[in-house]
Amino acid sequence: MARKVRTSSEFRDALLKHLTYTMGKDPEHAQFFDWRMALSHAIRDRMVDHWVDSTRKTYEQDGKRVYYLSMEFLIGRLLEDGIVNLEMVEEVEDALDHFGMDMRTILNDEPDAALGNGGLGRLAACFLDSLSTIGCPAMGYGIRYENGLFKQSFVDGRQVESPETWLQEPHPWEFERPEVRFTLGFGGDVIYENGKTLWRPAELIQAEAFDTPIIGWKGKWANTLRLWAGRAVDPFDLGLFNAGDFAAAAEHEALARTISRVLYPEDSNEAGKELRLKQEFFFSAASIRDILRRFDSQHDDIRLLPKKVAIQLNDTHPAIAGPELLRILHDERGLSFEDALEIVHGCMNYTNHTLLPEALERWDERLFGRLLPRHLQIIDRIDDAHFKAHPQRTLSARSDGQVKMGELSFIVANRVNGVSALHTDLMKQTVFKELHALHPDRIVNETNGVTPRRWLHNCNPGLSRLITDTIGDGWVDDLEQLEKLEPSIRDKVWIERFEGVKAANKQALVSYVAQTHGVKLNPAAMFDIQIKRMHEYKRQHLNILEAIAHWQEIKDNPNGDWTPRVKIFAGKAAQGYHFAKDIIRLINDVAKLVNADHATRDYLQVIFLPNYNVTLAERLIPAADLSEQISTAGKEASGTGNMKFALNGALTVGTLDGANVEIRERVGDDNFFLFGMLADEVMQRRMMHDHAQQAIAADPRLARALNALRDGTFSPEDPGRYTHIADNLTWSDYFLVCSDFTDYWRAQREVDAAYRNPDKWAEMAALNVARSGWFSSDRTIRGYMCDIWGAESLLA
Ligand code: 8GP
Repeated sequence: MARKVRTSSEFRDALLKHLTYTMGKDPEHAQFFDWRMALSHAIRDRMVDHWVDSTRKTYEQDGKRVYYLSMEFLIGRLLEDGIVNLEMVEEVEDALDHFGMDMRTILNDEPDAALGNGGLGRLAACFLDSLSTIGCPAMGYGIRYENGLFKQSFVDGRQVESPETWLQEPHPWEFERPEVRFTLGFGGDVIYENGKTLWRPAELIQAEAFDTPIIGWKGKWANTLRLWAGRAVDPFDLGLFNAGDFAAAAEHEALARTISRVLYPEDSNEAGKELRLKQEFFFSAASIRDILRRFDSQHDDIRLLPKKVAIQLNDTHPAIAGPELLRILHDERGLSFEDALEIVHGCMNYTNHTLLPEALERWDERLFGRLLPRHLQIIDRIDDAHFKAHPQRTLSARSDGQVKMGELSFIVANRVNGVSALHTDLMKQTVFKELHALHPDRIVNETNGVTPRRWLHNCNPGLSRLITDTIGDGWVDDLEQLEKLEPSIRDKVWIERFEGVKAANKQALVSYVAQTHGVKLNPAAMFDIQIKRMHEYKRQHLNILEAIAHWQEIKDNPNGDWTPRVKIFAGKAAQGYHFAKDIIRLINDVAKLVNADHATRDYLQVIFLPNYNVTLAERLIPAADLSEQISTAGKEASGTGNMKFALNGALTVGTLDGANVEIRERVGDDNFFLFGMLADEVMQRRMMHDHAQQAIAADPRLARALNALRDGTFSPEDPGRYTHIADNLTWSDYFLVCSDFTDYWRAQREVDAAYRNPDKWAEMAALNVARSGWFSSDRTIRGYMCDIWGAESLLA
């Protein structure tokens, strides 16, 4: 697969050809959109050769294939990734320059593909990149949502959601595969015929495949992301149309499309729940059929399946894939239940991403049985078989009137993994305690990672250049080479360059914020950033309370020797999560008051940037000095933002939670600002009924900050607006904001002191970069390949 060297004029021709024949425009009249589409098509063409080669090789070698089933793929923009991975940056710049176009402007025209909510979806996207870079034959399976994660804007500081419409304009990366369609069913009956049990679904729907090539580093390998779209079996009822009922005539199509219309809806009502379960079955069942079809095209003996196929369930959302595969093997292909179960067990693995009880999926068995009657029976048989083998078991997949997807996934899976060392230990001690005792070898740990291509090389070109100048470019797909930077960190000239990169990144962010939001940030201040989904366990309210207390202290002594800070927040709250939305509003209200305060604004600025997404993260992370990773210990399964920040030379202020533990171990205690209770201390503390009141009584700063929430300081027009937040923290405080406040305050003052010594700070930041190489998702994927899948790279 030798890389063909193409001259830039060759690429220029390709670009012009697509502008003319794909977009139907001449350069004179083309808009940015037309140029972006032409460029994307020209880049996609270059991917296809590699893609076809990789697919051919995969068939020839007939090794084990990995299938990553995920309800979410938060991929973000694709054009720059493609250009960089194909090593075409200069060619593209030259070609665009020839037509008087600027590459950056064109790249910025691309909308984010936001087919995910947060961590789990972004992890899936990093994994796709790493699988291709490593050359592991793999396929991602998910849903082609027409509307991805909602757009967030603020009205009077409040979050307002609007639909995300990325597919309204053509998506240049995908190939529609109308010939790859599967008909799937819901509801209906289970019948018994000639000694066989068969499911006769009542409602039918089709899944149609759309493929996106995922090109790895230097174009050596490309895998496929296959997303399913809902289609009607019988799209249009001509009879109804002729009878004049136009709406009813198209109803089938409309109903079928709702299944892939939105990234999962809120599940607070029955209708919503039903749609979500349907989505889960829809994409899982279509993927299983596709996997079997591919397997059958090469093999006659179904017993070989576990040798050729590894299926990874990204959380429990695709858990129904297990019973569905079992149903096909047993009901349709006639294997005994035991043999079918053994095959399924040999193929399936499950990743758990959260211990929060409310996020562990459970379905009412009546709803489940109504939609998937045969699967409910199969789940009972799985339970029976498990009970037969382990009569002492205490947990089952179906109990208390519910179908428990976590237990089901555990019982069916060959390997179950957590996403950081601490999280894996806690899984063993808490949610899966009993099952772990029965299957002590089943749980393994695979600490998360992030792709260094997107999260360092592409998003931080200045740092990338400095690193490559220092140690060569081998680090991009072998990130642990970053340790070779360590000797340079003692070199004054090098450190100055390193500081220069950070200063330039901050300046770029300052310009962006000024342009897009009209706020002028102080580039000399420390950039302190917390970006992630809004959730009480992530404790954005701890951060803002500390900011309030700090502001009060500066006001008391405006001539003090303060370390200037800019506090930056971004993140979306689930539509129905009112408390999280109130925290957003509070932060916006605090920002309004504090930023206008002449006495303090040289020392403290606060800003909440709207519509957090992958692209915004790519702007913020390279500009960060301080990374806020302040979840209640035991609650954040891993975190991956924490890794991105460290890799880009931000210091962390954090608790010993999730992967923070491993980050601190690697970067060194001296280069990490630790605070807060440990996971077991959290559990102890919660048993004290008055933990919050005790903490408030012991810390006058905390008491005063809470008072400011109560007395309407931040909402004079509506003084009671934040009373409930203060009350919640005083009287319940499940996430122990108050109990950790004092130590957080102490850590933040240490941060202030450290920042006042720029050389020392830069050294600590650079050590974070040099020691974060282990957090590459390439390392994580190699771990899955070896410990879970038994898959091998097909790259020589
Ligand atoms: C997240 C975890 O919260 C985060 O700590 C971890 O880094 C990430 O997964 C990747 O492992 N969990 C989720 O995103 C999650 O549970 N999402 C729910 C929508 C199901």
